[in-house]
Amino acid sequence: MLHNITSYRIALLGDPEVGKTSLAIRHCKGTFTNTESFFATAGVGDFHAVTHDNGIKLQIVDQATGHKLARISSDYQYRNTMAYVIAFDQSNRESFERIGSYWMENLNYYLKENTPVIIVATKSDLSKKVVSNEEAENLASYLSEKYSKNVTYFGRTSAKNNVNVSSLFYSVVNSIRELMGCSPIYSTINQAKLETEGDCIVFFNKAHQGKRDDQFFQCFRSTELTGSETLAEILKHAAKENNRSRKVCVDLGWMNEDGTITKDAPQPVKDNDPSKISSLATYLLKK
Ligand SMILES: Nc1nc2c(ncn2[C@@H]2O[C@H](COP(=O)(O)OP(=O)(O)O)[C@@H](O)[C@H]2O)c(=O)[nH]1
Ligand SMILES: [Mg+2]
Repeated sequence: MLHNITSYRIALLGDPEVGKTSLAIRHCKGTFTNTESFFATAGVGDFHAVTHDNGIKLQIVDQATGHKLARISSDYQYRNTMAYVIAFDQSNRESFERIGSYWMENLNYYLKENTPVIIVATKSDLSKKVVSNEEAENLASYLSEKYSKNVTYFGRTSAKNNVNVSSLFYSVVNSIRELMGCSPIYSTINQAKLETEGDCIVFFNKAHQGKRDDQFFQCFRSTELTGSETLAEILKHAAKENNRSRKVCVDLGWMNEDGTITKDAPQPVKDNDPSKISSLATYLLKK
């Protein structure tokens, strides 16, 4: 099994103006330009690239304006594409219908059986919504069956308001990882949204299970955790020594390599900051 894959190439497809370039730029650069569409995407196709904090590299092939799908087979940009994202604008019905009538039909020709194809709605900030989530989900199942391919619907995103953009790309990467038998990775950006101690424990245990299943991490010490620990106990354990719990907390963006809490950790993690707990025993006594 390939456990050390850290570089991913995916391609963005969809009608002109649906917001493909904006999605890629939002994820890779963290910005959004409202004024004009990116006609600069005039060549064969652009690359956008980002390396996440966890070392995962993502290359996004952005389809050029007027790009003919027939070139996917020959364009060097599209070689080794591990997943395709087909975007439609939720305020433009035609861009949705063209997924079935044009994009999928043409892409199918080059697509390997398992390669993930993820349909995504853009511009969720607009109040005009002419395609429901249910309809998009139905389209995905219909196309999966029709072509015997791995087509799913992700949901709505907004590059403008930065809604669900990083989770879209993490979800795409995780679909690829799943095929390879690799455990999922998590966006550190989303950790800030964990609001309760319970959320944090669930998230930690999920990531921990992933690491435990991943042979690559067998070199890390066993953690003595049973899965029923409180957040304070988890953090205390992670801070104590360089073990697998710490590795997970670092990957989640909760902890620095030296075992101290990072400034971007979710509030419940900060509240249980192990550096503020003199010892686990006294902490538990206080509870
Ligand atoms: N309201 C809104 N407009 C967007 C969003 N994403 C892109 N746009 C606008 O849609 C137009 C086309 O965007 P672009 O990224 O160039 O689309 P592409 O042709 O698919 O690459 C531009 O005017 C963008 O400013 C979004 O999330 N919300
Ligand atoms: Mg573009």
